[in-house]
Amino acid sequence: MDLKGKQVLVAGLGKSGIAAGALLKKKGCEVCLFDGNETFDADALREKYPVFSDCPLWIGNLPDGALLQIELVVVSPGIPLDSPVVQKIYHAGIPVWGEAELAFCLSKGRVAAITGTNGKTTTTILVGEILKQCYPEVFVVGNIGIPYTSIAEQTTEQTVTVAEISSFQLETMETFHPSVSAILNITPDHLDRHHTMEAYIRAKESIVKCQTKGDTCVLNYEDEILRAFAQTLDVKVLFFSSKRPLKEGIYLQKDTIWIAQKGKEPERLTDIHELKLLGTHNYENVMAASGVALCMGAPIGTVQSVLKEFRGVKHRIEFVRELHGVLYYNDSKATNPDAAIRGIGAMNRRTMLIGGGYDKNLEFDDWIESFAGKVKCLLLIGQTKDKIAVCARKHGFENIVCCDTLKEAVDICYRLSEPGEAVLLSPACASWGDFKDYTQRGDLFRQYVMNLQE
Ligand code: UMA
Repeated sequence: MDLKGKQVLVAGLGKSGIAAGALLKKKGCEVCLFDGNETFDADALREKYPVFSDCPLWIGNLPDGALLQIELVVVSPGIPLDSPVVQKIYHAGIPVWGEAELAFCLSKGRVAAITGTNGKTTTTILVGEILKQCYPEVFVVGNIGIPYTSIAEQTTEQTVTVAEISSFQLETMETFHPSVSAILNITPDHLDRHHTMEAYIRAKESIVKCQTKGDTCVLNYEDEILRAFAQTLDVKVLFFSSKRPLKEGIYLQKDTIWIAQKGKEPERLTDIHELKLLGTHNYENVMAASGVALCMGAPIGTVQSVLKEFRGVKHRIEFVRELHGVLYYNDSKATNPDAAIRGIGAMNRRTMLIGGGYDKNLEFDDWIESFAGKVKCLLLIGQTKDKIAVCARKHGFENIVCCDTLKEAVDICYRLSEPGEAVLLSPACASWGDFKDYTQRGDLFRQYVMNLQE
């Protein structure tokens, strides 16, 4: 696609906006920049990225005349499409592309794309690890933290791209066409952004929008929404299940993961005791990743050997340290109740649980119910602390401490925990507001824990 000479506005100057802007400059576009955060430091941006030194830059509001010459707007995933600025752009009749859509349009080679409420990052990284053993050049990008646009220029017909794609990114996809897609699960999340569960489901399901008959979509058989969705599809479907044997697909039976192909005896993929990952949700990620990798052409032997070595992902039930007989775990990636249920579910001892954060309009009842006598004390931080405290009391859970900071919560855990117990940061909420993102929250937790006195 030739964008040379086009006037393009990049909205949102986080990681994706910067990468998109740089790519557009390389493609010969006239780039203008915008960020809605009034405190955004324009001078620091120009100093850090000289490539933008000649670009018009608006901060806070988009002035009325700003859009007059603009032919295309590339929005960052974090900007809601119903925000006044995006509405103004739509109103002006200017096409709006997401950063990931721009990347896809300017990239080459085959793509595998993974979405779902939980497990995306682990699955994406695992697919990447497997495919790196099979193909000379594999890029692992997207919501995982590496903007898709940052590698677009390096792709060729021979490279393979594995992309973690969020519902935010899917909302602005038009032509995105992965050879293999996967939807791992759909449970309530981001309702502040999508407003209804139906809209959130539609966004997730649109990952298959441009797939055709020869392509495959990997789906969780145990997710009722996805099982029904499969009936509506023209593409090949590969199911995985953690609960029952499938005639065709990948499934967990007792301690073994099997692959069943039409007309063949089921083949053993792995025993779960050979894996370094823990918990049913991780076995689901393993099945989904194996399915995606096999459909992308990986030999089964390669899948098996990578599975044995794979150690999981930072910030996802990550063991931090043992101190005075107490095990500390960082599950900062649990940014919604469903993920946090998996976090507490993986603990096999009494746990001091740190939760709370940014309010995404979610309900916490199921999370509190999942404590099942395991949580000794719930330490709450962030915007949602009162809402969660009310919900916990409603369910008869009284041992709650509201804290002003994550550090205070860690210090209280240190004082109140006893040998044989665990301390788990698994917030059930996004980090925004108090932290830049969940990685910063997890890194700070790790730092506070590592600084605790021996
Ligand atoms: N901004 C505005 N107006 C708004 C909102 C934001 O101008 O209404 C500006 C902010 O001031 C800021 C910039 O936009 O300067 C931030 O852009 P962004 O929120 O899109 O963040 P990026 O740094 O570009 O990171 C994005 C993803 N962020 C979101 O989707 C919120 C990152 O996912 C992703 O890793 C990165 O692109 C690279 O692809 C993070 C995330 O939280 C991890 N994702 C959600 C999740 O996983 O639940 C979907």
